[in-house]
Amino acid sequence: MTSYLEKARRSPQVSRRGFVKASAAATAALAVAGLAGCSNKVEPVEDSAADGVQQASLTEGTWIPAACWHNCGGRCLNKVLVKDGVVVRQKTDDTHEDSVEFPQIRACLRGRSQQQHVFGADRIKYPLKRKHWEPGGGQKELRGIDEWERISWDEAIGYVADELKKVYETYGPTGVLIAGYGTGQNVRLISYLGGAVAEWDSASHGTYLLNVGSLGLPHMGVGPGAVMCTSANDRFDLKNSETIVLYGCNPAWASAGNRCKNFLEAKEAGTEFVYVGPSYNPSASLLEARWIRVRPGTDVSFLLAVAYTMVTQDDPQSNPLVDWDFIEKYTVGFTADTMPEEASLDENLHDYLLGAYDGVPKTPEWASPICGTPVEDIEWFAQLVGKEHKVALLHSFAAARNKGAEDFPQMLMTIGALGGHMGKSGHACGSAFGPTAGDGGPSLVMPGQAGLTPIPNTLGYFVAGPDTWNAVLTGRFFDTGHNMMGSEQGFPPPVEREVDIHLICHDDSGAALQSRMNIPGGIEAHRKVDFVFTQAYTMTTNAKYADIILPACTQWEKKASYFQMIYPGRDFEVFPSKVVDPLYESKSDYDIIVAIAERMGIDPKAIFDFDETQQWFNVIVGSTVMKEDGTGYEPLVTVTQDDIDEWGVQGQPQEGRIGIKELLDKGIYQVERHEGDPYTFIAYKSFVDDPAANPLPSHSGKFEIYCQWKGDWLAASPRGDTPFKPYPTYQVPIEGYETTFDDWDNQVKGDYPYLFFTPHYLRRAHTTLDNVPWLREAFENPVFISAQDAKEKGVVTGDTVLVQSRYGKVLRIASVTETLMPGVLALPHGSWVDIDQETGCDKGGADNVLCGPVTSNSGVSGYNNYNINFEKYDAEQLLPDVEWPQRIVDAE
Ligand SMILES: Nc1nc2c(c(=O)[nH]1)N[C@H]1C(S)=C(S)[C@@H](COP(=O)(O)OP(=O)(O)OC[C@H]3O[C@@H](n4cnc5c(=O)[nH]c(N)nc54)[C@H](O)[C@@H]3O)O[C@H]1N2
Ligand SMILES: Nc1nc2c(c(=O)[nH]1)N[C@H]1C(S)=C(S)[C@@H](COP(=O)(O)OP(=O)(O)OC[C@H]3O[C@@H](n4cnc5c(=O)[nH]c(N)nc54)[C@H](O)[C@@H]3O)O[C@H]1N2
Ligand code: SF4
Ligand SMILES: [Mo]
Repeated sequence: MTSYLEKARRSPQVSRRGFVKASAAATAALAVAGLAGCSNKVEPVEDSAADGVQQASLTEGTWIPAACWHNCGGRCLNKVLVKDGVVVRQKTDDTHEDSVEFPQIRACLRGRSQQQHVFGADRIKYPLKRKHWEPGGGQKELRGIDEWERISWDEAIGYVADELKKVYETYGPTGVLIAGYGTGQNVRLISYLGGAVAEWDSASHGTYLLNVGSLGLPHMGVGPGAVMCTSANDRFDLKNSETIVLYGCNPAWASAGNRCKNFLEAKEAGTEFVYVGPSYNPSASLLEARWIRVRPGTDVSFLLAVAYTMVTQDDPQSNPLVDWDFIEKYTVGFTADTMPEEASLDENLHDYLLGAYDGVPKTPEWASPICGTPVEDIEWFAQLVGKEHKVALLHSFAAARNKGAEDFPQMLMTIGALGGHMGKSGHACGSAFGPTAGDGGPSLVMPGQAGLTPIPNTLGYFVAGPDTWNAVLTGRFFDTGHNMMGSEQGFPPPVEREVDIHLICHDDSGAALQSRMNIPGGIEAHRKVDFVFTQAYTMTTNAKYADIILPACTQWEKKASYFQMIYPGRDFEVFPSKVVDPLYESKSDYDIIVAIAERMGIDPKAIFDFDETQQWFNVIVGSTVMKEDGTGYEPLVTVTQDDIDEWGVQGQPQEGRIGIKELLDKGIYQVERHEGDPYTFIAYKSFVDDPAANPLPSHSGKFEIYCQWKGDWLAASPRGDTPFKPYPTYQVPIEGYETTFDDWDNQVKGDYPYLFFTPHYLRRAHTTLDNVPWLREAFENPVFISAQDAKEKGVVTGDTVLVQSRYGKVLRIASVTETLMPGVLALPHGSWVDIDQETGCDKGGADNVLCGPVTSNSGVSGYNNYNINFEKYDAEQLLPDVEWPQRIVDAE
């Protein structure tokens, strides 16, 4: 196998120089002229013909569609050229000409650097055991800093099987934590064994995970079968808006590939852009948006003042701002006249705005000191979103990922309703999250399901992400059920649970010790238990703090890539193929789990009814495509008996649009769109056309500006005691802007006088790909500081700074910018933690070292409004992390 790798490294891959050059060009083009390389010509995408490599050798071989399976908001087409079993080149979508109707699904630079991920020198090559681990835990305090020993698969599987057996026999399922979102495959084994304490986390959606169906909003989720982002119109409608408000969205980073093109097309057609948030981010810059500054976590105060202004300045003749017909017909609870029957409180938002209950009118002058938005900007925004303007209010979930943001979804919906911006072309108030990037509507191509029999986790103990590590450390947590989006059944009465966790099994699709808040507590929790095991490709943080690491192969090495079928874009679905055999001694997750089951004396069929090939086949043949008249779905793939025989699987021949071989050769199926075609989607149109026949999912069937369920549920929460009401109100968050002050009334700042947020970063998909040297070189990993704050602290770009919160401290190199509100710093999400044992300081700059285990009533992971302080750090100058040694384990 080593010789394979040597061969691969000698091969004319994308050169480092070529890659970095391409990334610099792409970034520049993004900022100046639009997305890089969006010409209409089909040209083979020459990632690099640089460094004198002969063209001929770059075109021989077979192009294979290769998975890009990360949780990044994209699913782009990547292809690799395989010659003599070695990947020699990579390219992206050149299956057809690029056009507005039929855009190429082009990869970003992360996708194009994938070969360094798969063939990296830092792959875990064989099973590893922590040197000072022994049954019972050994020297537990050495987790994360111990040496590694190479062991055989037989030993590794034996240790895992024995420890699982012992812990289940001694402590039962409450002795086990399955850390992660529960989407991995080893969850099936754990569930079979009796289940385990499992996590849920509001992660992506923030407070939009709070049963927004009760407000009248659709399910905001993603994934197979989910109706994706149906709260906003489809991409052809973007240009019908006079103005698009990007509310805390950053598609240029977070909807990578070339999805930002949707917005550029609208801009070219004359639509104006406004950006609302704490940073003038690359999307705002690309779209030349007007910047409305709002401090992280203070959006409800801003929007209350917008609503106040709309109501108080509304004049049906001279300045019609509020669409009273819309309010009356399609909403409940804005005024005393429109209260829902079930209302238990004789209060409404309209009168709250005017100060009827607390004596405080929610004027722009009231809001401005909280949200930091100039009064004239609040007033301007209120005019902009008035009923006479064609406005699309498009949000991601960043503003909802805050402590105390429970009322944000309802408040933004209220602004949309006041302006009457739902159900009409050119108007919208909904999500433009991740892959949607302004292309709302049900998916046109849907992947099938693997078809495995579900194995429920019968223990039924669910811990919220912010509480996870404390549950391990204290043995107690509040269980409020698995907060299922859009389902009231997902919120049973809270129960306080007692657990005694002795084993942590990392879900094989998550990076829990990095992505969950409170990494310092997570490390302590890992050092408390008897046994930690994980599957991993590289020395991730989960792996670093484990006792046994089982080397998993990547999706390029798997027979089947069905696990990557999440986040489908609207028009297409990608179907990758296996590229090479598993590298070194790595195995697929499926094979690993089967081996553990067998060692435990369990028939693997009890865990997986059938093998990976059958699962992948089921996904492919179960895929559906929207019928050409837009009335439901039909099978996508034609399957013959010959195909079934060739695959060696169970199945039935069927008629679809494309043969299975042709589909897999292409690697993608995409629906060509045309203006006005039957796939045209205007969110809420059927409801607005006939509300009685097409009610919303709320109790009243309308948008609930007063929602009794919401008020009751938040009031019953054992997690926070913030007095949220059924209608949106401004509440001081448990940690947020106000807590940067020691004395708010006299505006005296405290020990942590700055706010910080954690943007999803272009260099990586959360933590994934953060180890890739090309990406480290192309995108540095600084802490962004506003010019004014930096000046006050005597910090310049390139200085090493110490950033501290109440929960932890990190070092980073400063990048000083004019694009942040003063008082707000930005630390990119997902950097690999690297604790300095002497100082306890994280040199890696991991966001969740600073984000502590704090949550508000809904249990939200409120990443974006923590308090920090920072200072120039003179004890040490950090090197750019591209110059750090890779985490290569050589335990031969
Ligand atoms: N502070 C802060 N924290 C955040 C956020 C934030 O904004 N700020 N964002 C949150 C959000 S929105 C999200 S979605 C989460 C993401 O949190 P995670 O999903 O935990 O993060 P990823 O880095 O995507 O982790 C995926 C891991 O699974 C591995 N993996 C992927 N596929 C496979 C596979 O098939 N087999 C095996 N064995 N391993 C696999 C990858 O290598 C990687 O280590 O982070 C959350 N955490
Ligand atoms: N490159 C890359 N792309 C990704 C990911 C990744 O890790 N890397 N992760 C994917 C996933 S799982 C997710 S959930 C999405 C996340 O996608 P987003 O939620 O859109 O991403 P963020 O970068 O967290 O936030 C976007 C912008 O919101 C603004 N913002 C932050 N806090 C607030 C606030 O309190 N109020 C307001 N008004 N604005 C605020 C900031 O200016 C920031 O630039 O990205 C997806 N795409
Ligand atoms: S956006 Fe995501 S799926 Fe697309 S190429 Fe980049 S990393 Fe891969
Ligand atoms: Mo996410």
